Amino acid sequence: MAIEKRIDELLTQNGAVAVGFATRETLSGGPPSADLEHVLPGARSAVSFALAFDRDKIRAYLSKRDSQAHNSEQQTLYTDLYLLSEKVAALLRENGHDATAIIPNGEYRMDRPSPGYLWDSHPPLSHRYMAVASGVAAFGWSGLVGIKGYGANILLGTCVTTAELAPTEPIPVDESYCDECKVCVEACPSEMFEKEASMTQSLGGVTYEHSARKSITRCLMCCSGLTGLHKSGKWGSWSPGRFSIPDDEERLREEVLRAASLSKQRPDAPLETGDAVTFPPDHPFSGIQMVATCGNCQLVCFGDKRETTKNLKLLRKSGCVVQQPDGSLEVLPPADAAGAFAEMDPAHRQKYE
Ligand code: B12
Ligand code: SF4
Ligand code: SF4
Repeated sequence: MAIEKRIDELLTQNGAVAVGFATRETLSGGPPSADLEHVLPGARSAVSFALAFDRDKIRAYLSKRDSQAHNSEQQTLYTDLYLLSEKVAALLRENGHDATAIIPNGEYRMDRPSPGYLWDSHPPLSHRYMAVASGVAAFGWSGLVGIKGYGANILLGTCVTTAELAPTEPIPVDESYCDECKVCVEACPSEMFEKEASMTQSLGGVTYEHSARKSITRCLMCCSGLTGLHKSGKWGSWSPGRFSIPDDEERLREEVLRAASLSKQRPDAPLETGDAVTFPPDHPFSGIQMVATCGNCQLVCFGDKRETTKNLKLLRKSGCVVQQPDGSLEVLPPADAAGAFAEMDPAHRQKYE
């Protein structure tokens, strides 16, 4: 049996909803994080695959009924992505090729000292580019990639190898899961996305377009859990943070550092989010629980306008989160949350604003 078929079987039998193969040719002309040789000298191909989130857990999370089930699934999927990439690498090695599993998240090029590399957030290799070039998924307006029937609600895994694998076709641009409903823009508490302005990138001679970002630092501040309240004060993420998000990039970076320092003093929230992530032992995420507080741009997008719009309504009516000194998180209607926040002991309150 061809090695491509064996890899496809291994991954689909373990829950992958799509599998594909990208090569140096189908990635040619891409940005630096499309360069396979940056992660493995002599690399010729990448195996890309996707695992999908459960929709009931997403709806419980968006409507702020329960964050634990979705968070628990995040830990499981990230661990599975990594371990499955390792299995693919082992199969390729057994067949005489060199191969390396790419860590699914949290790895950056340390081109600049901290925190500079975080402002760039350049990964050693971009899973999204691998997924797009291999036809596993297509770009949507949010810049996330997705699949018809799943929307943007997939996470990506990659294994890079010196084997010359037969490439699979990219999804044609006009067959993307994205209908440009722009609900992802409306669902972002940090207002990271432009609604009209776009940016493009090329891979293998094909040009892809998605929203321009005002600044990825906006998301960095929000999806890291430092803050979460939309500037309207009427809805937000699962973060109890109420820091403002300045438009000026310099001020924004200062605010991220200030919020990061204050948030270290917050009490721990009680967590039952399942097993910790299993990445290589020296990885900063290994053995810790990755607690998602946002991800709204991804989670609202079911790739079906009616369902996606319903998700936005759930989110916008979900209330706001405050954290008590004992660490517990309370979800309250917006005005009640603002009142409870105003009445907090100032020493506790200053950790959130
Ligand atoms: C860094 C990062 C972030 C950063 C920056 C995101 C970004 N837009 O690049 C932040 C913190 C904001 C972020 C947020 C989120 N992320 Co994130 N993140 C990553 C990570 C580590 C790399 C992203 C990436 O590919 N950047 C490269 C390209 C795509 O970025 P770009 O800005 O368009 O690149 C331009 C330039 O910078 C330049 N360029 C590109 N690469 C390089 C390299 C160098 C050296 C240079 C000089 C230039 C350059 O070329 C481009 C055109 O100009 C990946 C994991 C991985 N290793 O792939 C996960 C990943 C993209 N994240 C993911 C998710 C789910 C999220 C969130 C939903 C948060 C959450 N709850 O999980 C949000 C969604 C935000 C959004 N809509 O984009 C998933 C996406 C899955 C999907 N369906 O698409 C990934 C793939 C993780 C995974 N394994 O599944 N993320
Ligand atoms: S929410 Fe709408 S516009 Fe945004 S990526 Fe999904 S389908 Fe596209
Ligand atoms: S993860 Fe949250 S803050 Fe980040 S871009 Fe998506 S919606 Fe906005």
